[in-house]
Order: sequence, then C-alpha cells, then structure tokens
Amino acid sequence: MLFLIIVFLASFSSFPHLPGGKLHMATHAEGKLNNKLFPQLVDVTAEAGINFKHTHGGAGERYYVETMGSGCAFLDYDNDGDLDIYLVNGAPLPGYPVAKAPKNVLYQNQGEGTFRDVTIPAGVGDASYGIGCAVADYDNDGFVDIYLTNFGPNVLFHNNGDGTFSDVTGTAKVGDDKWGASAAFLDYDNDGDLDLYVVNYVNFTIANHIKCGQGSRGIRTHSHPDVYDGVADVFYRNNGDGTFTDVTEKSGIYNPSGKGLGVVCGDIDNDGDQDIYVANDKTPNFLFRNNSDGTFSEMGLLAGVGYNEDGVGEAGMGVDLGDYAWRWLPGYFCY
Ligand SMILES: [Ca+2]
Ligand SMILES: [Ca+2]
Ligand SMILES: [Ca+2]
Ligand SMILES: [Ca+2]
Repeated sequence: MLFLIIVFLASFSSFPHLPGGKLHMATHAEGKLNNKLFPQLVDVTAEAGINFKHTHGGAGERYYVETMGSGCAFLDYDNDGDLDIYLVNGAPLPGYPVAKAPKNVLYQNQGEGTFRDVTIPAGVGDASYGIGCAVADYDNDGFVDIYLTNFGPNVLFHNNGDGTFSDVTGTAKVGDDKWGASAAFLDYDNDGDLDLYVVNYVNFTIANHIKCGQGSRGIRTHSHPDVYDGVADVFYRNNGDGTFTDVTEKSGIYNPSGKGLGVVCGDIDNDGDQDIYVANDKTPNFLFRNNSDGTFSEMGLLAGVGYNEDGVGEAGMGVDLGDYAWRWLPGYFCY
C-alpha cells in the first residue's frame, strides 16, 4: 500500500504545472491553472436560464407517490447539434392547490450556454403525475421522441420534426396506466426498430392509500415499500408502423412480484442481442436474458445479481451498466 501511495504522489509531483512539484488543492485563485488538472463543476443553473422546480404535489397526507420522482433527459429534439433538456414534474394530489399545478418542462439549448423554455410551443407540458422518461427515435424518422412513465397513464410524444410534438399514446397503444417508474428503448428482436420496456413499481393508488406514522402523536409518515404489492412491468414490441404490441406475457417478462424503479439494457452475454436488467425495490432484481427467439429467461439469482451478498433483496432504485474491469464485458452496478 505504501508503495502505491508513493507511486501516486510521485506521479503528481512530475506534473510541470505544479510549482515545486508539490501536490496541493486547487483554489479559486488558481482555478484557471488547475482546471486542466482538476476539472471543476460549477452550478450554472440560474445563469443558464433554468428555473424549473420540482414538486411532489402533496399537502401533508404523505401519499407514497410523493417519495418518488422525477426523471429527466438530455435530448437534441431540434437536431441542431446541441443537447436540450426535458424535466419531469409531479402533479397536484388531494389537498394541493390546483392553481399551482406543476407541469413538465422542455428547455431548448440556445447554443451559448443558455436555455429557453419551449414547453408550450413544443406541446410537451404534460400535467400527469410524472415519474420518469425515456427518449429515442422509435419511428426512425430522424427525430427523437419522448416517452413518459407516470403515476397513471403513460404518454408517448412523437416529435413532428418542426419543433412540436404530438401525443400519440392512443394510436401507439403504449398508455399503460399503472405506476410507471422508468422505461428503456431497445431493439430486442434486431429488426431495426426500438421496442419499449416499461418498469412499474407498486399497486399504490390514492384510493388504497394507507396512513402511516403515529396517529396518537399527530405524526404522519410516508409508508414503506413493503406496504404495497408489486405490479408487473410491461414490454411492448414495435410493429414498425407507429404502433406497438404488448408482448409482456408472450416474451416471458411478466412477473407481478417486482417493485421496479430502474432499468438498463445491454448485451450482457455477448451473443448479439439485448438483455434487460431491472432494479427492484426490496424484491429480487430481474435479469432477463434474451433467448434470441422473442422470449427471455429470468436469471437474476443464477447470475448472482438478484440479491445482495446476504441473500436479501436490496432497495434497488437506479441501475447502470458498464465494463468496470476493462475486460470488454459489461458489469452491473445497482444501488
Ligand atoms: Ca438541440
Ligand atoms: Ca421519431
Ligand atoms: Ca425491434
Ligand atoms: Ca444477449
């Protein structure tokens, strides 16, 4: 260990930008010099023109849905070469003033470090209770589209290519109405169009809300995920004509025990097709291995990624995929 530390320090002492070859922390006064060595991130939210504020829409009842959300996406919706931002928001729950109803927001990148709110002209100010979103060009027309996972019916916005979007949820048949958490586009059947995996969380509704806390002391808390049952995720096959077909059961994806919050796709076994990993909250995670015939086999337990090292389902909420060991094989991080 000592050797490693010496090597580490010695490597820094060789940098010509450090006076005297000494290692020291960057200060604001030294920012320009040391930014080359120690990149710094600066909060530019306000000066970039972004004033979005997320609200969970609660008024004190502590509905479970208040504890989740919300997602966002970077996307170049206008194909001008810079990334724009779409931010998902909550919605009024019982008791919350409707006059202050929040909406999702789309910011157009102006190309000079600033953004402009184009939500209204773009037609993407969905007022549903938003949880997450996924962006991709599902119809291969060259313009990225937006899919929203809501607490309530999901929404698909088709990019019209002229700065506006159209809600095509009904036509596309992708408006699953359960509590959607995340979604991912992937071409599971390698036919050239993107299919859609939708992660659903639990069966909580306003009607079946369970009050938690210590009522005698006037203390109200949000509930634990164990209070509600999981619900099955939904998997849609892209028909290539603007519509999708629900293939959840046919593909072997259906499993109502999962309390999903995150999803990532990738070819984890290097056999040429996309596999799916779902992070579940307090229930075993799913690893759906693509069988290359339109079906999947769930093998989270066998692959060692269903539970933690104690054999317990973890509070999976987000997930990413990467080759952390640089072996040209994907590895998972789940948290
Ligand atoms: Ca752009
Ligand atoms: Ca498109
Ligand atoms: Ca496909
Ligand atoms: Ca595969």
